Amino acid sequence: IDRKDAKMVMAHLYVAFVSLAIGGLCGLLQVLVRSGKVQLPAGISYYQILTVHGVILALVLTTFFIIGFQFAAISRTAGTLSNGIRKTGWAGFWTMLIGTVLAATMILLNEASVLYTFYAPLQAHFLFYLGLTLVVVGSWISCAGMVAAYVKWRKANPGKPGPLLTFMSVVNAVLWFIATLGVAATVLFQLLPWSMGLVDRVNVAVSRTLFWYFGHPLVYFWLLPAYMCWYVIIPKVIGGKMFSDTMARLAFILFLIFSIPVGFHHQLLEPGIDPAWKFIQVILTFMVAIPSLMTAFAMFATFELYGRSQGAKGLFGWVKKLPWNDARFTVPFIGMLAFIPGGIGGLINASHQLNAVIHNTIWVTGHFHLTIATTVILTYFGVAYWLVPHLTGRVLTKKMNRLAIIQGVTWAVGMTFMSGAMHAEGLLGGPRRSAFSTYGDAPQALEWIPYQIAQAVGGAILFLSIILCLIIFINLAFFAPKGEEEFPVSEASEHAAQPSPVFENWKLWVGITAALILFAYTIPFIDMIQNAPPGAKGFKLW
Ligand code: HAS
Repeated sequence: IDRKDAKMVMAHLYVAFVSLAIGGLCGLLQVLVRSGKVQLPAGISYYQILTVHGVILALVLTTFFIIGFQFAAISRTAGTLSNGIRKTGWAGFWTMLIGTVLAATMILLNEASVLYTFYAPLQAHFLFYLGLTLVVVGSWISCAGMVAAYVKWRKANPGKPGPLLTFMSVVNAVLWFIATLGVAATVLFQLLPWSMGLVDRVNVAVSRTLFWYFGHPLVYFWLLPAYMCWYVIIPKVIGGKMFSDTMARLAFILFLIFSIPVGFHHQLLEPGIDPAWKFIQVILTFMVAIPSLMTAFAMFATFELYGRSQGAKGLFGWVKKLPWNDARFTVPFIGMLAFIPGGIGGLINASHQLNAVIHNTIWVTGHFHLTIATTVILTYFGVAYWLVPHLTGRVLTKKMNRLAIIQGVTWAVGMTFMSGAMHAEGLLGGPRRSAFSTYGDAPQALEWIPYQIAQAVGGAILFLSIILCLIIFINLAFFAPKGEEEFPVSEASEHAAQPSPVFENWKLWVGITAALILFAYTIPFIDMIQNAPPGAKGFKLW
């Protein structure tokens, strides 16, 4: 892609990989503390480290990577960004960066140890919320730039379907606009006035609900760029073709529609929400699993069609034909494999009765380390291994390719220990978000300790894998030999139909999304405001 676009994208990737270094170190400290063998020095609290880990990895790394990657995808498939759009990208970048620095400073000063799910009643310094507001506003500026690039392309190419990667980026940007309205509302109307001392109470149920209105689609905002890689990039990397462009577009539209009205599955055990509405949102949660099942189908189809085109025989002969020694394939593939148990775990979590068993246990931490911290992040790493040299005019050498495969494999080993032990400890009732404690040598708590040691072993292996990843990143950004690395984009298989123009009927999709959100949330919100405890009554959200 164009040099100027590449520079803007690289700026995002630098922030993402610095975040990986800081957040990864905090993760290592956490598992060590939880093993009971290590104590944090200088009065640093466990929750401070936990907040840095969650905010910097789950919110900062992801957002910077996604925005950078999506700009790259648009520049590659819809053409070089115009000066205006590139400037919008830079404006978004700097706004997000200033916000990140502000929020991070408050966390480091121990003024914002409120975890990455920063809803009430935990309270942070108002500058932390202001920082996060800037991150969100910056991301809006950038997403507006992406939509503008798409609109420009459509005007220049009337009647043609938008290029698939651009279309996918726009779906994710629209999803982000709608989802962040919830977090913006709780921050602007509740958390900021409350932390500035303008009001003394806020309605906690409303704060949590607005957060989870945002918090669940947030996970799909992370996932969709990984799916962009799986649908469009991986087929080209393996030497095959995309199974179906139409199916990919349909899956993305289904994510837009179903990923928002499902936040109650994080609140199944909370009071103040009528069980009927919880039930409705559980059904909608199962609907949002469908596009992932479609994606699994599409991936198997892509692999099998390619393998058979290379003469593979028997039911699984195609597995042998896949390019296992190419990190651009193998690293994201490990991510795909992890999504099989990760997705099954999600369906368990979403099943109302089973949620009672796992909620607030460290099982949930195990679940999201398989999903975001393996499926998604290994796909991002797999992308970075060709995107960074593509942007810096260098190449991924054989040596770095081998190191990248080792990085993916060590991640899989570390995560098997860590996430496996988290799942097992969760079923024994081990709490999440808790520093080491034997709870007065309670027998149940003593049972958890071996699993916590296993988590520390896994966490240490993961930290090694992060170091490998950083070495590769630095090599690709500054030291790898000059050359041209491909930005792989696949064509659709010749058997696939042309995508229908209906996918680009944005009024229809945004309209259905809005209708579903209003259906799923209006009455529960009215209930929460009407039934607010004394002092938090009436229209006032606080
Ligand atoms: Fe989740 C909690 C339900 C997916 C992340 N989730 C979390 C939290 C995070 C998170 C961060 O219902 C914690 C929030 C907090 O701090 O409290 N989750 C689901 C469901 C799905 C799901 C139903 N989660 C994700 C993804 C995440 C993520 C994706 C990040 C990216 N989750 C929950 C629930 C909770 C929850 C409850 C709350 C728990 C509680 O009580 O607190 C679904 O989207 C999953 C659908 C996925 C599938 C899998 C499809 C498989 C594929 C791989 C194919 C493999 C191939 C390779 C092709 C159905 C696509 C094979 C090839 C060979 C050759 C073998």
